[in-house]
Amino acid sequence: MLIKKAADIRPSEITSKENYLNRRQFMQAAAMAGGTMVAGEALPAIIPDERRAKLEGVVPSRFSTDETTNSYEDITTYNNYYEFGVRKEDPYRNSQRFEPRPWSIEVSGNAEVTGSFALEDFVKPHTLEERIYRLRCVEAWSMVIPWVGISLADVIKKFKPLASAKYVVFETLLDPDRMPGQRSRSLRWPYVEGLTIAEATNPLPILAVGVYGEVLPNQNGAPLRLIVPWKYGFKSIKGIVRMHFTDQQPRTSWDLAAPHEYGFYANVNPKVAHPRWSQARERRIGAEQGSGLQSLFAAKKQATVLFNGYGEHVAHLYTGLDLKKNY
Ligand SMILES: Nc1nc2c(c(=O)[nH]1)N[C@H]1C(S)=C(S)[C@@H](COP(=O)(O)O)O[C@H]1N2
Ligand SMILES: [Mo]
Repeated sequence: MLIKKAADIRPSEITSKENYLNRRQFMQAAAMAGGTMVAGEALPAIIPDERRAKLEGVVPSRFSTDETTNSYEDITTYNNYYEFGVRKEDPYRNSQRFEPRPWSIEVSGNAEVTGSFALEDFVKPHTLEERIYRLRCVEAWSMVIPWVGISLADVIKKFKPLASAKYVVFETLLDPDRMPGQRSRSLRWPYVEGLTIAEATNPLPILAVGVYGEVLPNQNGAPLRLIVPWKYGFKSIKGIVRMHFTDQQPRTSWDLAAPHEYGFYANVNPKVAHPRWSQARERRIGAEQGSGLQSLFAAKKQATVLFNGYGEHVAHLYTGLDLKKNY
């Protein structure tokens, strides 16, 4: 389908507000019905600078789960972000003064288009989608989070990776003055993560810029972080400043820290135990809230699902791969 870019549209074609609203409703309906997304060219993704600013032009996604979402408080106060400390409450406490602007992303390696891009230019060509995804941490807890983001596959297309680009590697900002956790050697800095090109161009991963319809809070990885819903949470790297195309499988931060515990693939897998604990069950954060008997039962763990429940979309990526060896 040919889609007009904003610059190609003559003033005579600019429609009334009423038509515009109808068009938006149509696009939202199309998105919910799993139709082709046509919003991208019409609604450039603008990421406001102010904290908790509302994101405009967000369309729903057919990939969203309908499970109950965690509260904004759960999502923003119980975090893993070692750049701001190793305890769950540290990222919330220690990231408040962090300024995620100005921000740029460097694209490098085996691609036709490379260079340094201001955050605004990097996200602008894309559609903002709400994707309600389960996040399953390797520490055996989980949450359901209404992310707002742009399709990683669409982003990658823009940079035209070469045939030799077998992997995409992501890096977090390295700045111990602004990220106090980097003054400790809890991990090797900068934080590094990666995906195969097939994983990265699957429709599921997004680069998130928001949560609950608002700009991403610092503790969740502002201004730009990856979300890979079928993998353990540590793959979803925060505070991204670099995207690199390469033919080499990268050593990732957790793999470097504990190679026997964390592998490159990190697919959620109830049958492959972490060396120090089982992955068969998980605790939904916040589920213990409530009262009396109900909360007693709710606090029980639930079964973990292979690929975090996203198998229909991603299982084909791993045919022939021994998931016990390639954890
Ligand atoms: N740069 C960076 N990204 C990171 C981490 C980190 O320590 N540093 N922790 C990861 C882990 S272990 C998890 S579970 C998720 C948590 O994301 P959330 O705090 O937004 O829920 O972020 C991941 N991304
Ligand atoms: Mo995690």
